[in-house]
Amino acid sequence: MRIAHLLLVPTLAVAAGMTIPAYAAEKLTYYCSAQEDWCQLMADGFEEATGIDVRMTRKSSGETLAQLKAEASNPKGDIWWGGTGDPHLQAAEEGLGEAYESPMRGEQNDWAIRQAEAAGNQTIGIYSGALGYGYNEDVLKANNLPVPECWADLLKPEYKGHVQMANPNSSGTAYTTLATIVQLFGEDEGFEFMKGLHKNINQYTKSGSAPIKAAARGENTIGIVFLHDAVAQAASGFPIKSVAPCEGTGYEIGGMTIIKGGRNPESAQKFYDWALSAETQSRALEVNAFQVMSNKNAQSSPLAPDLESIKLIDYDFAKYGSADERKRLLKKWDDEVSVLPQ
Ligand code: S7P
Repeated sequence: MRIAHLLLVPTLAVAAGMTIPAYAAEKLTYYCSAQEDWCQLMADGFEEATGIDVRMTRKSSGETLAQLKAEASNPKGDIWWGGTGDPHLQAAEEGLGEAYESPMRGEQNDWAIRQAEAAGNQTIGIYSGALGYGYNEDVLKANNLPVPECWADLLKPEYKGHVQMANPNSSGTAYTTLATIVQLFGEDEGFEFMKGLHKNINQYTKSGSAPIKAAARGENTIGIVFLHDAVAQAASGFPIKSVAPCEGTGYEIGGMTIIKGGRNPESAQKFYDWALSAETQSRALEVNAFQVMSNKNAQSSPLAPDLESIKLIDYDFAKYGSADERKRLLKKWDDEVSVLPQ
């Protein structure tokens, strides 16, 4: 329909002897690192709201950062929406983002603005959520396993082959896990923890939420994920319970970045402003996205994990979102953990 429309309008106008400006349909190339259904809802919603033609690619946070770096000399994307904040901060540090101050800024929570200020306004917080894990109640019972309550429980030999997490290189969720464990236990003890956990891991997935989706289907028992991703599976009717680990846990501030040198900067700014509105953010509930949204007036669900009641660490976004620290930790995990036999 749209292509036919594009061809028809100039043809008819020329035939009628009219002078028309060059037809430049507005476009947006949109990289998304949240859940697929939320990404799609945002793409469709923006197209409907503005008539701008959206081309979307969904990839995990670490993968999208790698794509931005690979395309830096010839950027193909206009905006990166969603995914954990650490790689967005790294993108800012590496100069891959375009600084922008939205008129919607005044409606955002302080934690969202702090993320922007730390990155010279190359990124901004769009939602927040705590890390933890979820388990399939039926599978746990069928295997006569006790209910885990702490991070330390996940190292117990009885959970061997029952725990799944994503690979921290591709997944923002899994990088948040690694950075959380290091902050909770200190680097040496934290890496010993990751080595112990490795013995119980049945698979490192590419995407951060895959472990809890597998648990929901009964193909896995425990998935280390953001709690809102576990709650989303429970809300869809699966026997999934969430655990906020007893020692305390880390959290994310999901990010949004306008890509420097993108071909459609005006469309990117329009998307940015629209994505920060309460109306747009309230639509997250349509796809069971239970994060705390950055806009103070966005609706929340009673099902959403209550961050006030969870023992959250003071996650050091400046340090763990810095390029050097992120690269160093990932290399150490690759060299010292992922290579170990299970
Ligand atoms: O939308 C849910 C969510 O968990 O997905 C993002 C996540 O980083 C994407 O997956 P990866 O772990 O594979 O990168 C989170 O930001 C978000 O809360």
